[in-house]
Amino acid sequence: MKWGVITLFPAMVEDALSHGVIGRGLTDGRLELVSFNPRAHATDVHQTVDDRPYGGGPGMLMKVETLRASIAEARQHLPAAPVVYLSPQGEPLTQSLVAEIACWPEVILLAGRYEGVDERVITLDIDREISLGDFVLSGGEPAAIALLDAVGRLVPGVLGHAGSAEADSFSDGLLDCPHYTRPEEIAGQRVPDVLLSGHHGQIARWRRKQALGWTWLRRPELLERQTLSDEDNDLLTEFIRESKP
Ligand code: 4GN
Repeated sequence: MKWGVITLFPAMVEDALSHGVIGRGLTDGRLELVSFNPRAHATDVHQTVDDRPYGGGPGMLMKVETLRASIAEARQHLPAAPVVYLSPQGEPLTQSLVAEIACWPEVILLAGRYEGVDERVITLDIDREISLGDFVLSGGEPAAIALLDAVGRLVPGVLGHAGSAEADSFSDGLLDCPHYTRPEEIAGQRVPDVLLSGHHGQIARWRRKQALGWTWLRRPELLERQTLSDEDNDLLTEFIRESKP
């Protein structure tokens, strides 16, 4: 999958995505990242990339000419790519939207800075506006990095066989179950016996029950969105019964 990122801080995005499985995906060619810097299109001696908002007030906006030239340059390199603007006003990102984007051959992300971009640039040049959640960052780069990380790990071959995207939290709409590694006891806290039993059927059943139970405890609204199988209902009932004093 080919990624374009429009950013005033290309090194921030390139460095962040150069590690771990995403870094490997980029070096082995399953993923491709090209950054586009609006500053490359600045024409004045100060290399200006910001401009003042009509109506006044504090803060600046991204300068329209340099931003639009950078978007046009990105589109030339990635002609099939929808252009996505990351902002708190966007459509909420979910694992299902992540999976949808992972099927696209190309995407261009616009990482905004300052107080944002002129609304007409959004109307004219932006295909989707996406939000990672109800919080504000000083720039869109951390959001772009997070979105590309989530998308990149779903591109075939990027996760080794060690990590399967199907086993993920949220791929089935539930939180993940708890995990344990050595030692068997830490400060009096033991690994649940079933995980030491070698009984794969019982282990799978325990993990499913924990996933259902923790989702019920921490994110009950996720359960209200699904219809559970009779077996899942029995597991959750068991978890709830055992969680009561
Ligand atoms: C995205 C961008 C939060 C998100 C952002 C989010 C940069 N903050 N919740 N900040 O996904 C003004 C310029 C705000 C762009 C934007």
